[in-house]
Amino acid sequence: MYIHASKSPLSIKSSILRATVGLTVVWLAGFGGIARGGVILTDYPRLTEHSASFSFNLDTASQVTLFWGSANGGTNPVAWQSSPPPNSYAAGNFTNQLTGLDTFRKYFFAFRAVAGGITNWTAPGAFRPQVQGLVYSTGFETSELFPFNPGDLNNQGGPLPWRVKAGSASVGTATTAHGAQAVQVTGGWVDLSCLATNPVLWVDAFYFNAGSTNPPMLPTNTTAASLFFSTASGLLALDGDGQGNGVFVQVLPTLPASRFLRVSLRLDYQAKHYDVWVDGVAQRTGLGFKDAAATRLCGTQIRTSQTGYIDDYSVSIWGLDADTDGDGLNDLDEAKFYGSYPLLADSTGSGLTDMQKVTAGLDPGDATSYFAVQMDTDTHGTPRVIVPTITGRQYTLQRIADLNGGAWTNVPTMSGFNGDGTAWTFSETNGAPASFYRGSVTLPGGAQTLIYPWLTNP
Ligand SMILES: [Ca+2]
Ligand SMILES: [Ca+2]
Repeated sequence: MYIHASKSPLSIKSSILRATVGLTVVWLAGFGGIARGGVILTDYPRLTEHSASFSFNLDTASQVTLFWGSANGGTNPVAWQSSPPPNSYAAGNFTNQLTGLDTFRKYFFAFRAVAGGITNWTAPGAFRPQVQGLVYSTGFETSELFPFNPGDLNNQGGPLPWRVKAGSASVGTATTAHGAQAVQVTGGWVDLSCLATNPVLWVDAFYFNAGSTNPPMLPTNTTAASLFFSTASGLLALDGDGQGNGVFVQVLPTLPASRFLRVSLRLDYQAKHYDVWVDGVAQRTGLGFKDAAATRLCGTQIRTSQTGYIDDYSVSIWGLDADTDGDGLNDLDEAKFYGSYPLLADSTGSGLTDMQKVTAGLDPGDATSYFAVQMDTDTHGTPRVIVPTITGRQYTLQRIADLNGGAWTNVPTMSGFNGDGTAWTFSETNGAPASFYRGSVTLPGGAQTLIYPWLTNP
């Protein structure tokens, strides 16, 4: 956690976001260190395409076992796919590494520590081996590996904790960009400590803020980039001279009154330039750093004098400006939102591209998320096609009698129907010729249609 020399919080009348550098990072002693006699994870799993490394702390000498596998075994040792022999550790900080893993396959893990006849398990976690371009990401949700709970933001979401330096900021459900929770800042100053040394980084987040009536002001500390939300001038960004000064230039003429704004900064620590993207579109490029001495990311400060909201904050090497695997989804959104891998067009080997799965409302990071249309017969012996649906997608069932000739035709009663999350059933009439069936899934508005081979009539 870094500490800034700051003005009195009551004197701050701006809404400002900064990517800052050059400050000291220390871990919070209180992070996770509540229970005794167990493994305390002190970092997210550090990943490569074939390995995962875990950092943990023990407050007492223990026999430690890292259980892992494709299924979550909970606290049942024999339910885990892999149960290597335990290692003896003294109290202190350690790392444990798994190697030879499959790229982007989902693995579960849990640590068991035995000391003095007492057994402690960590809550199970999950990871996918991959190039770890997502340095840090949070949606402020309770479902995260290091969860955010409703209430005071202070020190939540470790091991890269947030801190409320002034005013009030809490995690709540009142207004969110995505998911169930976001941060509400009620006139205050929020810091995130996040150290990253990558030469190019994307700092991406969603902000809901009416802006300040004051003119923008220069950050007082060593700073790469600075944004200012202004009621009169819209969204401004500092075009710095590298010497501690600069001028604010307009990015957007007005701020939206009733929704979150996605603002993404592409920070180039070698060129000392940054770009500002708004709602996924590049709006300003080649802005100068305020301070050329900014050589790495140390964190973000967000100050506001009104009530505002922050959601879906991330620091990543993956950007909005590339689709490296060519599957139609940009690298950043794949890593941050879709749970798919930016370097694999078909992340889970499902046979569909990640984009196709997103279009169909499926989870591209989940190998089991797939159309599994059933075909059976009802109590009268009539064949039925059962179609699972997802709300927000439109479905059409088609049939053909002979795959070697003729044309696919829509099943009249199953043409263009709106999914509702339930499984829809189509029953063939008695005596109908044997047919083959397939379906199409369409995005709202018909923006994109995918044809899926579903099942054939047996
Ligand atoms: Ca992609
Ligand atoms: Ca992909």
